[in-house]
Amino acid sequence: MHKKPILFPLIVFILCLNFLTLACNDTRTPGSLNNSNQLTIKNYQGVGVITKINPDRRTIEINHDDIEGLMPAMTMEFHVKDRALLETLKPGDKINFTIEEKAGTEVITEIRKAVTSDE
Ligand SMILES: [Cu+2]
Repeated sequence: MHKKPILFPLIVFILCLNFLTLACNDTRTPGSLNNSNQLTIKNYQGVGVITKINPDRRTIEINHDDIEGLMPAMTMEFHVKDRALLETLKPGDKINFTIEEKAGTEVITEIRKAVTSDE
């Protein structure tokens, strides 16, 4: 039985590695971003209908569909990068939009009116 003293620490080591990996994933919340994550910019494509526009606050409220990898469908207010993006829009418009996510904050960088057949 020469193998036992070697095998046991090895199993413990592997279990510890698994635990560390799991613990690492659990702490990946927006509040604990490290420097490398802060520099990461991610773009997401969304589809929705405008419910409210606030040019003064530079925000737009959208009833949006599921945004893959970011959030489920909901009605919410988004900040837009440039007030000019809101100029030709009105509540009820169906839009496609691009969200830029950086350091845990989201901002809309692009809005395109979706082509609807009943216009
Ligand atoms: Cu949302």
